[in-house]
Amino acid sequence: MNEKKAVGEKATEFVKDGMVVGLGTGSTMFYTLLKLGQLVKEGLSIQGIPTSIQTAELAKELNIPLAGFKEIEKIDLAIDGADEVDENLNLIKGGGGALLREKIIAKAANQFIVVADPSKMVKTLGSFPLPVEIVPFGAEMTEKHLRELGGSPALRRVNGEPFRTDNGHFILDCIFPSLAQPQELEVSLNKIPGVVENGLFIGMADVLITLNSDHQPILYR
Ligand code: DER
Repeated sequence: MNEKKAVGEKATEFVKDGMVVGLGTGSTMFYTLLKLGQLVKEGLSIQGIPTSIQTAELAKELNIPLAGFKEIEKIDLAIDGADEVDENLNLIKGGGGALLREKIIAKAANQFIVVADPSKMVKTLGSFPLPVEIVPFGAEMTEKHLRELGGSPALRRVNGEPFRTDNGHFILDCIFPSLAQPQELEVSLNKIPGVVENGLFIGMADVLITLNSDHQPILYR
């Protein structure tokens, strides 16, 4: 049973002809995009707004039409994955490094649908290190402020070099002792000069698609 495929494909049932769809990033969204590509081939007419260069490239390969913000009036639906989901549908996102564009699109969408296999479900957020996107300038000072907030930041690296987001920023993966009050932390984080955005998506998800104990897709709202 491919759990990511099951939840990723289920989300396409929300996609209707003529919609503008925010296209998320990650390995679950990979299956959503494959399915959307097949539906487009069968005649579905949509415009996609990609949340990353990686998603844009895959969408182009699948002939999913893409649009820019200047060409659309609204985003009907955003579909995206998550790294952690709590019982209130609050999320930690950013494992794939696309959190800034993902959050902009999720916030702009009329409906935000999250696709996450059962391994992402948690009682309280925080087992997954919280990605915090920062500008490279003064990164050492930003790290210091994050420590003062109780975090233990680690600069994300790829092959020994600092990871760069599509917007050229760094990501600090931060372990916090407790994320019992994520909404307060989200506000505190974004007050730090140098922080661009963080991976706490609080009160943003409208629908969660995951699997029940029989491995059948189940929706939570
Ligand atoms: O970066 C993100 O938030 C992505 O959506 C990603 O982390 C989701 O995880 P997945 O690759 O397991 O679907």
